[in-house]
Amino acid sequence: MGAGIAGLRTLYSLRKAGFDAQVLEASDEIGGVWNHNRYPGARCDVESFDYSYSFSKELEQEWVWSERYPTQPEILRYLNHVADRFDLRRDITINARVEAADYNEESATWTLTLHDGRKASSRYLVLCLGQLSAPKMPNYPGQDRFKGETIVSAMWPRREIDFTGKRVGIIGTGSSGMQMTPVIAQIAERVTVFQRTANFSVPAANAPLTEEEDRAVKADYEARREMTRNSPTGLGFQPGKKKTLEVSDEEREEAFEKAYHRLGFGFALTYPDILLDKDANRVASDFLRRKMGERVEDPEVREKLMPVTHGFGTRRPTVDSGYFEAFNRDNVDLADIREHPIEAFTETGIRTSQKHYPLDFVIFATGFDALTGALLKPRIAGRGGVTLKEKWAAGPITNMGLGTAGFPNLLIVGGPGSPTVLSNVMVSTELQVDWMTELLSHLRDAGVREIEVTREAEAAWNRHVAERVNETLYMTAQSFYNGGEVEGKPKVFMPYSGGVRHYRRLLEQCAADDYVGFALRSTPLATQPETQDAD
Ligand code: N01
Repeated sequence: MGAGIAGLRTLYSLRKAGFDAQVLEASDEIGGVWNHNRYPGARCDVESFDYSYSFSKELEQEWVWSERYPTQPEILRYLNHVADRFDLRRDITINARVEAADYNEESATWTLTLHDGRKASSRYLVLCLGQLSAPKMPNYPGQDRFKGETIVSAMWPRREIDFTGKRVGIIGTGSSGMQMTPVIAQIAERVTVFQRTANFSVPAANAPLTEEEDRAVKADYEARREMTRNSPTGLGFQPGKKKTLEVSDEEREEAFEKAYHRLGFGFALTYPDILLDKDANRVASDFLRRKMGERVEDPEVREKLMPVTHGFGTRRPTVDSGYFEAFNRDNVDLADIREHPIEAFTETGIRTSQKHYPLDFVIFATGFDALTGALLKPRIAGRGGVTLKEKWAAGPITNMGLGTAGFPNLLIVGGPGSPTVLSNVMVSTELQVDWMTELLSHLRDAGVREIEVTREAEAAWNRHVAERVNETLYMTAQSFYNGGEVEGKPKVFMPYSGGVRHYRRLLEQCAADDYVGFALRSTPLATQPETQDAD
């Protein structure tokens, strides 16, 4: 399910391994989030060379990225090119929203029901639904009354939207809001940013890529790939060796400056303890607040833009292009809605507890029901008709993010329990998909018809995920990493914070140990004479 980055890669790999694989995509276009998030200024905050597939040397050599950080249109072009180049479309059905998936215990197969009643069935079901793909919308009083246009950043309309001479309100200051603000500010008559939580950001240092840079990377692309696979984040950066407070103030200032101007997210790895130790984190946060502040002229606005509710990196920071400078323009306002909350939408704008903002457009850049949102949208029913929603009522539980007990022959890419949003998803996706392809090939060769995560393995993995996060500062903030982004969502840390390199080793070890943690059965459990696990 899903023809985004993960779905395309899964289709390619499974087909190559000789499987009959079919992708069902809800939209009328492939590309996943890069199809839906078409807002002005949308771009990736991972470098192009690393935000690309590594499975084909030819593809790697042929494709030429134009900028260090690729824009949404360029990534979407790339994904379409991949689909054409490898003839993937013949096995993709678009306009096919899966509403239900039911496991048949006798035949060990899945039956899928689409939005229009069509059915499909398969031995295995691979969920490639994205980690940040179920958009979330506020519900303010009077929202329906607003006579201007309301747009959700993650469901951006395909038609041209002309902001010339318009008054635009942007709600949300995560990556999406921070990326679109400076771009829309150049066109609109007035932009008002409604900020609930100020966010940390590092400037993108974006630039067009030169032919020399392109040649240099392509001359030894594999070395770069290996570096990403062996890094904690999939970004190719290794953390510095010394700890933050072990060095002199001068040395630290110099190292921070260098990382700040060049590395984007890599800033977090200037020292290995920035996300582990609160004093180290405070020093890094202070540095960033100072740098962010230097970019804003008005002292009052500057103060409001400074993140104070959390430490750097404990919520997802942004890599921005001109966000703070946008507030130096005469046509950009900041509405601090923590201090003066939004009371209601009116026919002509938004009223906060302080004043009324007349608007022609309101943009909800309000984020996603992260990690589990898209997985729990369809009704996925496993053994005994128990749904995934029921099974995960207290929070997701998986073995290495790959599957969950009670849901045989179901595999998940990029889901909770894997490095997912804490990594360059291109790298973690490819690791998972290659591993799954080997797993499925092994099952085919061994005559296995049913595979299922064991209860013991998923309990142990959840403990491991919790132990690893307790070594970090991630739980000191409310974020979409730990269910803080949706009211009523279980407050558990969902991604695996042990790093891409370690996760890769664990995957390899699991395969080497005959897929320990998974029950492999040649006869489905339900049809075995004595219903007991035959691991
Ligand atoms: O969403 P977010 P995003 N009223 O959740 C605010 C990826 N991404 O779409 O923090 C008012 O970060 C919310 O405020 P608060 C990337 O992983 C990648 O921007 O809840 N405000 C917050 O400010 C990124 O991290 C790229 O107080 C409300 C904002 O909306 C992830 O997607 C580009 C509100 C949501 O921020 C999500 O980014 C874009 C309400 N009712 C996105 N509800 C790349 O470059 C929420 N907010 C790859």
